[in-house]
Amino acid sequence: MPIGLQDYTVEETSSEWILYHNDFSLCSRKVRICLFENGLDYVSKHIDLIETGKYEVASKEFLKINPGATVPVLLHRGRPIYESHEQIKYIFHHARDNKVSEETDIQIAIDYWTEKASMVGNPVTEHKKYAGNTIGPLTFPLFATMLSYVPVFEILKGLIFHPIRQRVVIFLMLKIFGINFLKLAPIKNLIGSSFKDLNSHLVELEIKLSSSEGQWLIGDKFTLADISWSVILHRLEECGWSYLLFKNKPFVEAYYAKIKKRQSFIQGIVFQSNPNLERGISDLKEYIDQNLFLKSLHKKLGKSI
Ligand SMILES: N[C@@H](CCC(=O)N[C@@H](CS)C(=O)NCC(=O)O)C(=O)O
Repeated sequence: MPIGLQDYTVEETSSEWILYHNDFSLCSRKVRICLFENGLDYVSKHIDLIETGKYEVASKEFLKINPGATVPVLLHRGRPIYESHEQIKYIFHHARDNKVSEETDIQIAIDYWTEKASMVGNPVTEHKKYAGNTIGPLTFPLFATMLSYVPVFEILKGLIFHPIRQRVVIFLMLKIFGINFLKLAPIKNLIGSSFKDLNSHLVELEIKLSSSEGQWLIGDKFTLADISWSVILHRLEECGWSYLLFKNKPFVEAYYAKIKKRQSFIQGIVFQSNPNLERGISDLKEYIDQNLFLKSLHKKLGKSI
């Protein structure tokens, strides 16, 4: 799939910005926060993922917008921009009259931390480079609880229409076996290694924050780096990992507490909840308290870092 702004339109429209997105999708949240931060109005088109009820990403209509069957897709005057890290950069440059950022130390640091938090390529690989790629496996328990509210035939439709069949098979397994699917050695190991790799990224984040001279990651401005990290920290909280991963990281904890008070976070995440997500989070909390396997997994991973 190509990335960034394309030179063709996928929709006849008079709207400057259209965002195809999903309430629960981490990458969509990142782009919503960025649009709010920059005060840009957009036409919102909500597209369901299987976790929120059905495979709308694999529908004939949406495949015309993105043949890759993923959200978010941002349209600028009808032209698609693919990949959320490209979309936020595009919004940022557009809001500053397309001025190219200078190669200052500050810009280099912003790019480094933004890239680190991005989700790039296959989300179950390259965890040492991209903290964003660890998030898929760490969300497996929440996928399982959300999918318990989705009829199995909706997932089966994905086997016919979805271009990334491997993802559909994983969701089907999560639907059929629920939390028990996580007991399979390759899945349990993938969650374990994602947890440890993400912890290393967070240790680096803690060190960076402890030496930051301003109130955000790179100084006093809330940058693309902060936007990219807010959605990761938030996902860890909703999946019940934050009490383990934020422990002994007072700067990360304080940073996330500050992010949660920011208007763009409230508009882009808190006001954009979803019934399946709320039920999934509440069920997962109970599982973490009561399910023997999840309890022991948390205990083991907590000790491993
Ligand atoms: N690297 C892409 C990742 C896009 C992506 O995987 N999006 C997920 C939601 S966060 C999705 O649309 N999944 C649809 C599916 O798996 O069926 C980006 O940053 O935009």
